[in-house]
Amino acid sequence: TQPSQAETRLGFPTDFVWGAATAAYQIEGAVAEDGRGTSVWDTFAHTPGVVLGGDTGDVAVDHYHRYREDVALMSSLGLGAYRFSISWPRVQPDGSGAVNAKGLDFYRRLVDTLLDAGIQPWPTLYHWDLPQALEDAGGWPARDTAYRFAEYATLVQEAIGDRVTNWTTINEPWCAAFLGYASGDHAPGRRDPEASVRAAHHLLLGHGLAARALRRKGVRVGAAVNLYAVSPASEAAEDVDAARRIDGLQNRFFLDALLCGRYPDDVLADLEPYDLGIEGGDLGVIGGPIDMLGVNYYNRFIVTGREGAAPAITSPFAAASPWPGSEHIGFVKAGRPETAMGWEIDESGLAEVLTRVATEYPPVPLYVTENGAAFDDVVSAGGGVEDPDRIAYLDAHLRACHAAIAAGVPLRGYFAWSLMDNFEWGWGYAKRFGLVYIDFETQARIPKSSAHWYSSVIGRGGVGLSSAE
Ligand code: PNW
Repeated sequence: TQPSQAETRLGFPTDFVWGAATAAYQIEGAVAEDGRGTSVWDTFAHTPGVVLGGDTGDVAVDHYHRYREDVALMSSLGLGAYRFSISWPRVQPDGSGAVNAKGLDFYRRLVDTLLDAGIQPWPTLYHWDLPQALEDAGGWPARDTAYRFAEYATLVQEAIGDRVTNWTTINEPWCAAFLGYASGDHAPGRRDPEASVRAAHHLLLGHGLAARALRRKGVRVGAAVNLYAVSPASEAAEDVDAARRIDGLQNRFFLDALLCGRYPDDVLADLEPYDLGIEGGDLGVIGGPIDMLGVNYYNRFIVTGREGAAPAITSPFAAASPWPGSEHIGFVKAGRPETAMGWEIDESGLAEVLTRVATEYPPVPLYVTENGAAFDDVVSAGGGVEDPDRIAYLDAHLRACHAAIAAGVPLRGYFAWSLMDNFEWGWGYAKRFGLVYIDFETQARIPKSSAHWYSSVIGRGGVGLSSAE
C-alpha cells in the first residue's frame, strides 16, 4: 500500500542539481541597449495581431538591469543552478562577423555574480532569438545558419568558457522549427511546411556543429528537447497511426537524430513531400557525442486521426498546423485538471518520457531542463501570492522524477520553469509561469508560496519531507 503524502519520504541523490530556468527574450528587456542587434522576436512581437495584447519583450522583467537583485533572490531560495539563455543578437548583432563586447560583458557579469553566490550557471545558446539579419538571409531553413550558430557558440565559449561547465546548445528545436516556420505562432511567423522541416534539420545540424566545437575536458554539452507523452484516443487504427505520427515528429525525430544519428524511417516517409536538405555526413555530426540531454516536459498529447477534433493549443491566434504532413490530426482531452494554458496536468507522462529515453536509447545523463505551470496568480491583500495549484503541480512532477530515478533512470537534475513570471511568447504577459511573481508595472519581485515551498524542497533534498507538505 502507498504511504500517505505526509508520511512519504522521498529523498533525491545528494548531488542532484536543483535549479530554475528562464530565457533571454522572455526576461531581459533592454532591447536597444549597449549595441544589441534585432532578433526575429523583436520583429515578430512588433507585428500587429500576433502577440496577445500587443505585448513585446522591449522591457520584459528588466532583468538586464536587475540581474544582481535576481541572483540575490535565487540565492535566497537556495538554487544550486540557474538555466538562462544567451541572446545571440546581443553578442553578435548581425549573427555573423562583428562581436558586441558590451553584450558579452553582460553575460560575463551575470556568470560572475552567479558564481559568487555559489550558483552554477547553465547557459543555453539558443532560445529562439535568431538575429534578424540571419532570418533575412533565409533563417533556419538556410543551411548557412547552422554554421553561423557554431561560430557564435565558439565565440561565447571563448569569452565565458573558463567559468561555465554545463552548456546547452539549442532549446526545443521542435518549437523553433514548427511554431516558427509551419504554424507561424512563433517568430519569424512563417507558414511554409517545407521551410519548417529544413529548419528542424538545420537546428539539429547547428547543435551538432556547436557541440563538436564546444566539447572538451571539463566541459559538458547537451541539447534541450520538449518531449511529450503521446497516447492514441482509442485503439482504432487511425488513432494509433495519429499517435505514431505525432510521437514521430515531436519526440523520435529529435531523439533518434541526437542520440542515434538517424531520422526514423516512418517520419521520413510521413515527410516524403518535403526536401529536408540533408547532406552526407550531417547525421554523424548531429548524433555526435553529448554529455547530457535536457528534457522539457509540460503535458501529454492524446491524439486522434478522426475528422473534426480540435488542434493543440499553441498560441492565442493559432491558424495553421505545426505538424507538417500530419495536419489532419486532432487533440482530445482526458478531462483532467488544466493549467491556465489549457494544458492538462499529467505527471505520469513525465515518468513515461524519462523512462522511454533511458530504456529505448543509448545511455545519457538526463536533466529536466523545464517543467512548470501557468496559473492565474494574484497578489493577496496581505501582499503575498498563494499558488497551491503550482505547488501541487511541482510536487507531483518531482514525485514522478523520484520514481523514475528509483527505476534506474539517470536523471541528474531538475529546473523549474520558470524562475519568475515573464513574456510568455504569443501569450505576452497574460500567462504566469514564475515561482516569483512580477508586478509588470513596478517590476517588484514577490516570491510566491511555491518559491518558498521549492526552497524547502531544495533545502531538504527532496519532496514530502516536512509535515507542512
Ligand atoms: C517552452 N507549444 O515553450 C519554452 O521553452 C519556454 O520558453 C516557455 O515559456 C515554456 O515552454 C512554457 O510555454 C513552449 O505550443 C511554447 O506546444 C509553446 C509550446 C510548447 C513549448
